[in-house]
Amino acid sequence: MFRCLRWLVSLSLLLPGLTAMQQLPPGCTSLAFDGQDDFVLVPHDPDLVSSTFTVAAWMRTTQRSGFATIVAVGEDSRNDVAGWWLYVDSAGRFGFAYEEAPRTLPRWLDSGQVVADDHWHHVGVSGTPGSGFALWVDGVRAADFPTYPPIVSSVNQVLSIGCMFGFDGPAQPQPPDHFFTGRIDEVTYWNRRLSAGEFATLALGTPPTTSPNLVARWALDEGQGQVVIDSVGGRIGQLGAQPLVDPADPVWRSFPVDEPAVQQVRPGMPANPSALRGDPLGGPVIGGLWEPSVDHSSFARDAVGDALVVGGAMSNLPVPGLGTVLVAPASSVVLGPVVPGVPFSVGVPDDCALVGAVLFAQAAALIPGGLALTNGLDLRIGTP
Ligand SMILES: [Ca+2]
Ligand SMILES: [Ca+2]
Ligand SMILES: [Ca+2]
Repeated sequence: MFRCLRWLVSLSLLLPGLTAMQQLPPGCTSLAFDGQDDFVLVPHDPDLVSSTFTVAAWMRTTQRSGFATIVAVGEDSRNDVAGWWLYVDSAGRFGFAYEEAPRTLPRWLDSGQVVADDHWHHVGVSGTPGSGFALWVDGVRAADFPTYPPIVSSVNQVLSIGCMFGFDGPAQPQPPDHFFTGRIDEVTYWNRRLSAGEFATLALGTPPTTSPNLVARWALDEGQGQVVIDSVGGRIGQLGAQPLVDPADPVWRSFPVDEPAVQQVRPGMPANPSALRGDPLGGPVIGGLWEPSVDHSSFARDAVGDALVVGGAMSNLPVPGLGTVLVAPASSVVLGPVVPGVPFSVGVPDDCALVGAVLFAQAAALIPGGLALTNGLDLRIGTP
């Protein structure tokens, strides 16, 4: 119990240094859209049509047909002007469209970046009058359109996720169209431009909870039910066409299905004895116990104790007389010691932010007069 408590504290200290095999949105759940009729609808709010703005979202799709809407404020039912539209085009590239005046053709801004590869991507657009637009993919500035005029702020269309309302002008009623196939998460809106550093941080999966000028954020972490709530402004979005369950509801999905736990042996160069044995029940999972042990049958038979080192960065540093250090000391915490041969009992916090994170572990046997190092284990935290 004491060791578990100690681990909980230590792991939270490690969090800033964690790396992920594939970047994921923060939080536990996202919404899956069927590409047929699914959408989320948020009532119109003029604060979501600012001429100086950033809008961003996480998305994952394989769709390469039509113009798959990630999030949009479509064409106005009153003055025939479209707001803004983030989409994936028929070549699988991320793009942005808008109109700057009534009865003009939309302006199509192509990021040039293919995102329809069944991996999560963070996409965003910033705009400012006089400075045009910048498109961002995975924290990198993908395209600039500095001479383009700004969007029109007087648009009164709803905000929609997973489809477009008002693609064809002001006639009413207008059915939703340009549906998205795949998953969407973390739809977020600011009334300022974000810096390169801010986009890079967001693309690492960092939640933007304290970001200045954040106007709206749908984290889509409700995980169930018919509404999604903007944690900044309280704007409530509805799943599908009806307040109750209906065919246009997207489906709640959790990340665990994509993120199995992994424990992978790394012997180092030169190789240490392969003595740190992973948990026979599997790799570390959120909310669970991970119980590796040191096998002394051919290694440090006279050990008087074992210690486990866990870190957020790997190492491969030969140390004469000791072995190869496989976890970067600066990123590490030491857990234990335990009686030789007794499994370490490591409690993993029930925190979805940990899913997909990669840790590095190595054990040391405490022998009379010193230490003996084991192999490393590279760990990806998954879910039960
Ligand atoms: Ca989410
Ligand atoms: Ca519904
Ligand atoms: Ca449907």
